[in-house]
Amino acid sequence: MAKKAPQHDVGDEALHVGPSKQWAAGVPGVVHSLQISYAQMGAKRTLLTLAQVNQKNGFDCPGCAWPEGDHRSFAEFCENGAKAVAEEATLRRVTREFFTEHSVSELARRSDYWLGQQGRLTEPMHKPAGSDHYVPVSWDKAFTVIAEHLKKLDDPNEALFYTSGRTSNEAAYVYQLLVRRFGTNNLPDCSNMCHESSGSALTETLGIGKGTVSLEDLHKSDLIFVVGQNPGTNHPRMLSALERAKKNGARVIAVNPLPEAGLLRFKNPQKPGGVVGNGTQIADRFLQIRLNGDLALFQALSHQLLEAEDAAPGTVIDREFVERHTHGFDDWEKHVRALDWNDVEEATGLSRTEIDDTVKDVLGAKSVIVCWAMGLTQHKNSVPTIREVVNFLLLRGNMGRPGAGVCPVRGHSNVQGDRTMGIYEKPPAAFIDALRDEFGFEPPREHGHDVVDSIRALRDGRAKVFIAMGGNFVSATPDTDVTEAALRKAELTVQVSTKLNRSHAVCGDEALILPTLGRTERDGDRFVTVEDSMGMVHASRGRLRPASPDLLSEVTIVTRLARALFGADDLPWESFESDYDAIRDSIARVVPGFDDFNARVRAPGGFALPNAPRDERRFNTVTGKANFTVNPLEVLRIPEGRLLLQTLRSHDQYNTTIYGLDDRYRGVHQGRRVVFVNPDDLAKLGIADGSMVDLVSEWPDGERRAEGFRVIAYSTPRGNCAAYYPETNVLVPLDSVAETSNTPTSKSVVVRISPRA
Ligand SMILES: Nc1nc2c(c(=O)[nH]1)N[C@H]1C(S)=C(S)[C@@H](COP(=O)(O)OP(=O)(O)OC[C@H]3O[C@@H](n4cnc5c(=O)[nH]c(N)nc54)[C@H](O)[C@@H]3O)O[C@H]1N2
Ligand SMILES: Nc1nc2c(c(=O)[nH]1)N[C@H]1C(S)=C(S)[C@@H](COP(=O)(O)OP(=O)(O)OC[C@H]3O[C@@H](n4cnc5c(=O)[nH]c(N)nc54)[C@H](O)[C@@H]3O)O[C@H]1N2
Ligand SMILES: [Mo]
Repeated sequence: MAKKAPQHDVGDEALHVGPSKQWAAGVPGVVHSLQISYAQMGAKRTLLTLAQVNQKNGFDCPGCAWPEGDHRSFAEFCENGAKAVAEEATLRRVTREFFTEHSVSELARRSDYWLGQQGRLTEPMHKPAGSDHYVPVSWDKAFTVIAEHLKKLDDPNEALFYTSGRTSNEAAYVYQLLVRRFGTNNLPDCSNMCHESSGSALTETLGIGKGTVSLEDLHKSDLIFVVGQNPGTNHPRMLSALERAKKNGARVIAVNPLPEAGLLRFKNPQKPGGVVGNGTQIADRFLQIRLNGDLALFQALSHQLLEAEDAAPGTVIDREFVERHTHGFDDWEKHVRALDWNDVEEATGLSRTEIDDTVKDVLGAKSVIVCWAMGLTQHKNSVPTIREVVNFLLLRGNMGRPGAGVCPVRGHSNVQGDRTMGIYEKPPAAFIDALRDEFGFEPPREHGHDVVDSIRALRDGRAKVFIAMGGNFVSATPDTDVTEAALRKAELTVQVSTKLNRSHAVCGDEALILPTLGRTERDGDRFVTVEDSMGMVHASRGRLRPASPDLLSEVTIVTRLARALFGADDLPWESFESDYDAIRDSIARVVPGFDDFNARVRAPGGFALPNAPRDERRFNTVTGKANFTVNPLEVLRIPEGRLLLQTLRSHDQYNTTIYGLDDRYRGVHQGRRVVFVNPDDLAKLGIADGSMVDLVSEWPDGERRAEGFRVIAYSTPRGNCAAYYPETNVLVPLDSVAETSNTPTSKSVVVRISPRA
């Protein structure tokens, strides 16, 4: 029976604020996730479904990319994984009648929360040019419409092919093949807004665009930094790994402007002892750093390590490693030795004592891992910041040995795998060569558009067709007004989706919604594969009956579109469609590390991809070594009367999918339009806690305004504030991006707080 979705959109009338929490998970977490699951799919289906998550013969949790351990418990998921599953396994349905009832312009006035709560999409829908309603369309007709639009473009580079990070390896591989066969590298993806800065910095310095640690390393490490990351909400299973590391003697240092609940205390819901009592204290040290202070912090730590080496020569720096495996040490050393402590204190807001105590932790640790997420990647100087993290680790040889290395914690469950499969606007020449040799055509080599450039191309009329494999482009990207206008200029937009979202309502003149199977659902007897944040590849097999008989798998959608576009005698699209093993055999020939893919992925738990820095201390960089880099420390100074805003996730959302209106750990209930501000800043600005304000961002091309936010006095450094994404994307200027990676600066937006009359 269909579960009913809320009929009315939800305002913030019910918003209330209580104390924030010092601990995460435990009983309230389990109870909360089950409430959401029951509402979406009832009790029986909830239990049957959740029993399959992350089991060796089950499906990969569509939540985050955190790896599964070897010893899986019955419940190998977390509160927020359960919510991600419930969103997909929901019994609510969006039918053709729904689209008769609601026009496109009406849907565009709804919130992402309301849209998502309507349930799963059930059949392909078509909005003809000039119309304000979607109507049902057959799959064949849908593919013909897309093929016709693509064929009439003057240049293949006028089409854009976005990917979100839930797409399986198999679907990603055939999708990039279709795009390159068509003749473009316009493959923007969610990574461009996410860990692109990590990829840029790590490729240059270590010769690999991913992390260099395994789950085992984390368990074994002496010292783990968790920087710019809120695992209690976004990677809850990571807390179990940190808890285990601590049992083995590790210390954990949290570096964050906010006292995030899970980092301070954690009650493991999967353990009898975890649901009562006080739980484990995760962070031994909490450095409440100013937004964007991390480059200064890591330079200061390295500076103090160099001084410690002076005091006790031969005991601090790993000279052998530095000489044998690295390049650029001398220049870097000279730069770091000249550090200005006033700059460090201004940038970080931390005291000299806090930094020196942290240095003692480092000196006492044989192995160090630095983990990070969006707090490091979404700033103007994100790439230099991550390079500085690498310098800090290289100095003591914390690379390519047990318990040591870099750990960028990835977001979407297969975002890392999608990149490995070639979803990349700047494909390396070796990949293009391998594709050419495998398929016998010449793929394009010219770099394509990333996310920000795609928006510019649509805005300027240089792109006319936009196709999205998952995601919610309109809501996830910056500068909402600019982006929405750009998408509306497209001749055709196509969304391959599981659930309704804003990108279906803010669309091109002609538009298609192509509903697809989710991770949890049976795809005949086929399975797909994914790669987790630590480079483990494993199978994922859906078990639930599909939400509707009219859904196609992502692979089928791509291969049938390819046949409509290129004809039946083109590449082996048909055999790819019927046999995913054939796709995997091709991947094995094209993508390094996938030899014998079909056999190895059938082993329980899958297999690890080769990782040269980790496995052999080999660095595939321009110099052939790990590179020290010189990164100037520029203090970000905020103009008088302004604050630096970071945009982040609440506990009840998955990116643009809003599960509910609470952010329990931060004490916010039944509302999302809130801004967290330091009480002293409020006093100075003459703004009362609890009052209503507008947020105004200032940029050379003009002001951007987000209206109607409730002020919450909160523990955050002076000069900083925080509010939820996607509501605040309207404030992030399209041209405000990170150097090199072109990632929007979602964690550094200068704003003015303007009281409402
Ligand atoms: N439940 C749930 N799980 C998710 C997601 C979700 O939305 N919901 N999203 C998934 C995705 S795609 C991703 S990328 C990850 C995101 O995971 P996170 O990166 O944890 O997500 P954010 O909410 O953006 O949190 C950023 C954190 O960095 C801190 N921070 C911000 N700026 C700075 C800074 O300048 N320096 C330091 N040191 N800290 C800073 C913030 O206070 C906050 O704690 O989670 C993934 N998992
Ligand atoms: N201001 C600000 N902006 C940000 C961020 C931030 O921290 N601040 N974070 C950025 C980050 S890290 C990311 S990753 C992006 C996220 O950007 P996206 O990945 O584009 O956004 P999501 O909200 O994850 O996409 C949700 C939609 O994906 C579809 N979907 C879900 N599962 C599947 C599936 O299995 N197959 C298909 N085909 N579709 C599916 C559903 O229709 C759902 O509505 O947002 C970025 N934007
Ligand atoms: Mo992400």
